Amino acid sequence: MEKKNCLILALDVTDRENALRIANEVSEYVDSIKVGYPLVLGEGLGIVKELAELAPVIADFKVADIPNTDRLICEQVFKAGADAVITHGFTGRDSLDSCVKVAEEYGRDVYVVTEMSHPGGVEFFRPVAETIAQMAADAGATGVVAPATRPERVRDIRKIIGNDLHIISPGVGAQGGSAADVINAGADWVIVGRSIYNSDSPADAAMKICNDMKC
Ligand code: O7E
Repeated sequence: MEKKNCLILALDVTDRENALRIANEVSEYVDSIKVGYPLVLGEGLGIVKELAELAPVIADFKVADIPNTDRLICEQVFKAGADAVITHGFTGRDSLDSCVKVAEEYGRDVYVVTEMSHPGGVEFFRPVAETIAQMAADAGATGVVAPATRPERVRDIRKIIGNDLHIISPGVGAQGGSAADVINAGADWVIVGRSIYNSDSPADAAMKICNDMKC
């Protein structure tokens, strides 16, 4: 993904009409659109192709299965037109390797979740976040997902992965994180959902976040 605005839209609406309206309104401010279960379960995987005409799509399925099932999921996601997939790392190196292999075959990207941004994200992820980050680097992933609600953890994870991997960071706005703080801590992109798609003017909200980050 090309870095222009350091902003990824989390498009967690459930209907096609709203999804396309919001994506059109904000496309000039976002480098990518993250699509996950809410929209794909609401409208089907075909929505990925429609959105990919506006911006590269990150398929957030937090893939977490055995290597063979992960391979099948990643193949479907890339065939549908997604530019990147998000996987979990706790399933182990062989599962992650399977996703990275498919991504390489298709020339696409893989991002691995390290520690999640919500309060419960510390319960199980905290003790293993650094290990997962190291595994993502060793496996040749494109980058990792780290919490904008805890910029200090983004700093810790940056130290582990160095500058070769990207950090994409959710938790800005509705979850309390600051876009500027987490970019300063070492994130490459922030992922923002509700603060943009629930706004009366999604374009103005996205523009304001871009201005705050001065990325
Ligand atoms: O809080 P919002 O509305 O700005 O949305 C944040 C989005 O990021 C939403 O799609 C949520 O599912 C996702 N997310 C987190 O909020 N926290 C995490 O730790 C991880 C994710 C996520 O998307 O993981 C893959 C990038």
